[in-house]
Amino acid sequence: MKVDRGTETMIAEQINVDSAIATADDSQLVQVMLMLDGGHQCEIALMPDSPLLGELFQALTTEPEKSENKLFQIPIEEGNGALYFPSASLVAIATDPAVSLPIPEKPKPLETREDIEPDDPVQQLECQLNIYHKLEKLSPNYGKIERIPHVSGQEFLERFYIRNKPVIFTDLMDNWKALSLWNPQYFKEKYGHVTVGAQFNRESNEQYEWYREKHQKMVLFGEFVDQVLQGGETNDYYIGAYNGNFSREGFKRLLDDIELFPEYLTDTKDPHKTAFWFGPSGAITPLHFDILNTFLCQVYGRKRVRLISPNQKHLLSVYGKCYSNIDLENPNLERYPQLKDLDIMEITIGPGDVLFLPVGWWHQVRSLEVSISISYLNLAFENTFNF
Ligand SMILES: O=C(O)CCC(=O)C(=O)O
Repeated sequence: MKVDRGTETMIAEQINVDSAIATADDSQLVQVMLMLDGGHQCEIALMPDSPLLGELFQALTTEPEKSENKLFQIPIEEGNGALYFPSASLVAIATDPAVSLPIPEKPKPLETREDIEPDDPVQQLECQLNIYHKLEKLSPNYGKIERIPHVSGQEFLERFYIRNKPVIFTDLMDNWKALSLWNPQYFKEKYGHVTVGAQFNRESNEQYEWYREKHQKMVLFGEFVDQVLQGGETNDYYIGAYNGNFSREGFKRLLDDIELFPEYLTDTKDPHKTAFWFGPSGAITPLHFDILNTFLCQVYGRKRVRLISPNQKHLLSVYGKCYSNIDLENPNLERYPQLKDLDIMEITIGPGDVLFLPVGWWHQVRSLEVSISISYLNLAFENTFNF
């Protein structure tokens, strides 16, 4: 017999078999040959109903990643020595005579609500979201975002708003002067002297949107336009979320070039509820959701919008309530394996398109070209929600 001198150190539980070694009469004993990693073997005699035999078979049948690492101690040399081996190194057992193996218990069939509902309320909510998501996917139109001409306020409310369903309106901006006026050159000529808030150095920080105040600086609009026109594709600078520019004197006049949607919005232009977005091709607004319903109105250039239904929120590694660590352009499946189940909708909006972004819908937005957009937050229907 050889003794393995392996150096197993992760000992969770030691099984001392001294007392389990049979002392009964030889005719009842089972000869048990243990075969170990590396070709080592050890023979012991045990009673057929000995708990140790059960333990040994259990060590043999448990998948390595599920097994607790146990250390067996087998007396040898008539009790003067011992063979120690970790459960994971047991590769086979031979017995003489054969013994009947314990039959594993079958899992109970699911019968009662208690069986299927986990106790943890968070898990219960996740199960509920999974159900809603499975149901929404049954629709033949799942994943398609309609592009339609405008409808009455009541119809919008019933078909989209209360159903929390995104839609693109194709004609709502037809009367906007901005559609024909606004472009980088126009901004530079007419508003180049105005001071605006813009984000810079975003590439240095993965959570640039969460830490946006650190990235926000005041610059002359004309200088920013030059940077956008000369800098090519980049996500390093952007007049992005919460820039506050419509509240700044000099910039406010741009509000005259855009119009409200009387059926869907409150009837005065509110600089605090109107946002201005301008930046280079490659500017990215990372994955987040808004705590109220909004319209994203595309004035110049195209944007790609990736959307995820709120029913998949639990897959998104959320931080700061409404931000996600996931980059949908480059999903890290190793770090977030749950993303393999994620359903993403992808649309492109161009000049004149108005995307209704329902509250709670996750979105990540990339400018495909130099881009100018407006978003409206002043919807005429109930638009305050608790998060
Ligand atoms: O256009 C963008 O870059 C982002 C728009 C957005 O995220 C929003 O309106 O909530």
